[in-house]
Amino acid sequence: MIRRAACALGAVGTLAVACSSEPTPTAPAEVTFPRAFLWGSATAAFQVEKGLAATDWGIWVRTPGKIKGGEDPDRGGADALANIDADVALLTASRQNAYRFSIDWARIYPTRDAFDRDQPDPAGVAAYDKLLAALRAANITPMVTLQHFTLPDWLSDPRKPEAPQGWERQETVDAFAIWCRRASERWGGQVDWWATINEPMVSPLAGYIQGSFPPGLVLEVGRALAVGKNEAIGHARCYDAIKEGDKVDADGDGRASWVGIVKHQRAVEPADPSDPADQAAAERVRYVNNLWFLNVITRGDWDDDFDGKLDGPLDRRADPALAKRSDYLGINYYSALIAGGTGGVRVPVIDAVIRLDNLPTSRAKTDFRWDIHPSGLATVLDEARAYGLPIVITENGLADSKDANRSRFLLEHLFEVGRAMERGIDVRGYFHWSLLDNFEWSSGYCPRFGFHAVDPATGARTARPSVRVYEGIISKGRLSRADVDAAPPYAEPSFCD
Ligand code: IFM
Repeated sequence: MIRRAACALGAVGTLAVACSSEPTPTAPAEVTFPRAFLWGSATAAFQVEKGLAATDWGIWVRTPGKIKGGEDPDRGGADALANIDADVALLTASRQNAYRFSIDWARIYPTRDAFDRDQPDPAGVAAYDKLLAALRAANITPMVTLQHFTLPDWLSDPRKPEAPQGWERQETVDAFAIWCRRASERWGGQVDWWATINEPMVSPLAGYIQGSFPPGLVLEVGRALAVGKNEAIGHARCYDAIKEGDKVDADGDGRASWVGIVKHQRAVEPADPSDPADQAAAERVRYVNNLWFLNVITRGDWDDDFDGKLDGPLDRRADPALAKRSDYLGINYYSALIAGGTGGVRVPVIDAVIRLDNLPTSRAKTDFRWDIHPSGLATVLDEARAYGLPIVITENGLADSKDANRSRFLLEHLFEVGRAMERGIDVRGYFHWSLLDNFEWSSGYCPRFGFHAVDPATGARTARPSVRVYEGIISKGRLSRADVDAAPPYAEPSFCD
């Protein structure tokens, strides 16, 4: 307990290499996982495939100055659709029984005309058919994301940022429901686990407040919140469409589909825990980042002005068109964030200064400058428990080019998952981000998140030692505190900027 407190908040700029595990007095000696647990890794189309120029991100990566080093997935990278058998073999070799990936909407419908006529691209369909067949042949359960950040360029064009783009447009909401219906009709025979939208609330934050994602706007909070709202409505419409489209129980578990959202949750901390203004700022950020969206799609509670109260003229409770639209909650957990009232750019409406990286704590850092904070996973799982739904950890991982810290990170986070299950939280699976080194959006290829190193020039894969640690946990189906403690302490990261 004392060690955990010491790790929480250090002086600005400190980087404690030794601040590793965060023991609590009640930690059990061992945690176990059920036989049916989904053990997998995750990727996303744009990050590991080529040939997605007809997307907003395809335009963005060709816009000078937007991507670190001017990198572009069409030059180098994993080229996953050309390496399906090899990548399925990597999953099998590490005993993983599940794989989360995205089917890219623009690969299937590269033009508005093709979408309107429902003329899917034959090569695109064949590629994903091949991947799904290979997974099924290897007894690997697919989880398919239907929108992982990229949108077709006929819905989102970052060259015209002054006009509404992507999820700002009603047209996107309507077309997304059609895409969900068609995808679930086409692939429902192979897929039971569907994720509608990856990390709603992240793309508006990055695209309209920070400016690092298309359309590259800064502090356009009104437009960002409009995106979040349409993502919530789009999710609900997609849920209904999949329930219509997928009638096949591919896994034989008695239901044709598990449809859920994939949310990026952070353990939110006040800059100064003793300052009431910082505490209030942290609560506002936690509400907007972690809770607002889940309240809409589970309870149907629509807080139009994001003020945390349901008393505004446009607010409503238990909207039947939005409530009960998630069969499971997908939780992406990586780190903490710090919110305060002062000390940086204050985001209007949310009325807080938000820090996501380079946090002024003594915790170990990743190559991406995110804090390593395993007990924060317990915090977000306890928070998500309130929604009463099964949970899948749909992403968790770190940038670690030397693979010096991935094993300890994995062990500590999986131990927290096991402990959460012992507390009665219904966690059905864990997907590590990522199977492969991939294109990390505006940061290009520098952050290395993969269990397998990928040579950016040749695409050659090399297993990192940490994947053998994962394999060992999967094989045993249990994890002891002693295993966690035996891992080497966190080493100095290799920052890539
Ligand atoms: O690479 C991303 C992924 O696309 C979404 N979740 C976070 C990952 C790491 O930043």
